[in-house]
Amino acid sequence: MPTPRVALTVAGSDAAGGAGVQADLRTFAALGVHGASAVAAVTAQSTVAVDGVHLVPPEMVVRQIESVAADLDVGGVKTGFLGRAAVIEALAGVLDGGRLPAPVVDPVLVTAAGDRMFDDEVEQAYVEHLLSRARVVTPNRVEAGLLLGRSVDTIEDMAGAAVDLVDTGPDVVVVKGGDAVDEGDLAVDVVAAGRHVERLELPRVDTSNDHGSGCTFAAATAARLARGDSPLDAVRVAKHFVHEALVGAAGWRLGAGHGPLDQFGWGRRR
Ligand code: PXL
Repeated sequence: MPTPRVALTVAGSDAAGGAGVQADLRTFAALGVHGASAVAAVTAQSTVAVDGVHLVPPEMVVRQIESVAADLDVGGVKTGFLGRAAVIEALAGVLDGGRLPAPVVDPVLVTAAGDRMFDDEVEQAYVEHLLSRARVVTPNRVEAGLLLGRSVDTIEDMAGAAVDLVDTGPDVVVVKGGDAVDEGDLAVDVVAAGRHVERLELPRVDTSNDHGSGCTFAAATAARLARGDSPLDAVRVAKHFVHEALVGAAGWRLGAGHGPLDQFGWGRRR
């Protein structure tokens, strides 16, 4: 077997294994990429609720990244739950060191219910320090609105937001509609790549096992970048990957709340 490419996730740990680092590492493995991880937060959570969050000190987040980057040839980076401005600023410093590729930034800013998780300082840190250093940014509608300071509700709003965010520096921005945008039976995301705008749309999967779908999308994008895809191809593959992972886990009964996705559903069906 050839040596796999390497992807690194900088994200939070989900004790119940649905989202965050655990979802990212499964996604990397399913896409044939060796996964490394720098943990930025430890969460105590179930499929039902988040019961506690411990933020890892910024120096230790950086140390994890530097240990990995000094030794492994990292081809793709994904950031998820970072949780505080100091971590975001420190990460920007590491990226400027030039040993890591520009990351896929999933700006984790709101809960599944759409409520803000952090204060203005964290949102501002993304805008000031991370967007311009990102290769791909993957906000949902609400997060795109927080980054731009306006509400993003319709498909047209999503397209405008994607274009405005791509102007801040990334190659590609995907504004994810999730299940909140009413497009009938389709789950619609809007992508901007420079001036090019396109929709990613696949049938909506009727399931409550959707915890970690945003993490999985960004991690799949980073894995495909590590394997040499262009950013636009990477997000197109990631959309299919998440769809397959939702289909695979739709009938699972893991926990009483929002269960995980089946990241290995992809491999099993092709
Ligand atoms: O999906 C956002 C997210 C990211 N990272 C961690 C999480 C969650 C949502 O619960 O727990 C660790």
